[in-house]
Amino acid sequence: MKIREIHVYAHDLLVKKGPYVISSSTVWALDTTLVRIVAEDGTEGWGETCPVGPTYAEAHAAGARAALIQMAPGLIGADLWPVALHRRMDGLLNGHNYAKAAIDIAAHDLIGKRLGVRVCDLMGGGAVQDVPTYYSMGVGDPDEVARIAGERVAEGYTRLQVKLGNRPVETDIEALRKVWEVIRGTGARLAADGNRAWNTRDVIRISRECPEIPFVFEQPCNSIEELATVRPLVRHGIYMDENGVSLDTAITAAGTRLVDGFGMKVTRIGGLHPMRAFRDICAARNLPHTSDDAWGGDVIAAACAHLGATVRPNLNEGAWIAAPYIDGHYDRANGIVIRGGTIRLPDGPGLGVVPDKDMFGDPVASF
Ligand code: 0XW
Ligand code: MG
Repeated sequence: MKIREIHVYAHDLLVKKGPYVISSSTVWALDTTLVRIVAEDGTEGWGETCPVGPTYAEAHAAGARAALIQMAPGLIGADLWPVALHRRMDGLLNGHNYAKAAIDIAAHDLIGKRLGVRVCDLMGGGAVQDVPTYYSMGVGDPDEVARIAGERVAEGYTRLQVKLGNRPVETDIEALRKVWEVIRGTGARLAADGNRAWNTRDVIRISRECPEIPFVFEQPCNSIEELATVRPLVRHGIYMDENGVSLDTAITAAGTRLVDGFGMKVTRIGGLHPMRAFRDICAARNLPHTSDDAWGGDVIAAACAHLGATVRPNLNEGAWIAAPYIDGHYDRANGIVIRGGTIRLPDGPGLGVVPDKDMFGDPVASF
């Protein structure tokens, strides 16, 4: 199975009832990049990558497209099987995992469609039909965030993430306490996501002032060194998110017990092929993790859901998708939705979604 054509599209996703606020960005609309690969026999596969603005990760939308345009001519005629494909991409461009991920996802979709196999089965199988997810509450007024937390738990979500940081630490502590008052006793789990905003002093203080709240810190500080500093000084578990930029970093973090788990992004680590290895490393080290992405429509949501369906249930922190914050779908019949706090895995081959390419207009580049 070889690549005959690559088409790159740009598309804006408006944030429903925006903005979505996290400590590192405030976003009203996201500029997503889609890739359509056509194989020699005419089978098509779709990939997507959508940084949540230019300040969340070392990634931005124009950068994704530039990297794809850099690689695409050298990928025509390339083998679609993931080991060969990643070797070829690495020979064309150093780094830029988030762009390579779009090609990787499209290749998995295409192989699945060609063979009549779902991507979750290409990922090793053992998939559940109802994929756990979690709800992410943007940085906001503590009472309002607590109200949303109550609503989401009533809808069926069993895990919540509260975004914090970039404001007085007292307000973050108040938000954590108010959310906990509402969800205590429901069984819902809680992540406190600083998105790199806090310094080590803040993290130690939050942990010491909230000893009774069983949250995990998610990417509290900016650097791996800061995570290592707070690790022995806090009572709460620590998950790595933004610092987990590659399989190499994740292996070191898991192997040295630097963290208790991960908020992992399919595109940040380079796509479904490295994500599969990451999942298996976490299983070997008994480390919980998510199977998310930063943002994106049905294509990225389907990729997260297929991978998330295969995570060992007791380690599964859910596949976060942007669907609750977006109106409409690329695939009107089989778009990825959340009902009762879980994602229903699509049945069709590949990713199980077929985007309507007319939604995206002319490609920004075709090869
Ligand atoms: C909640 N997310 C998965 C979506 C936002 O883009 C940020 C991200 C995170 O956990 O950092
Ligand atoms: Mg996070």
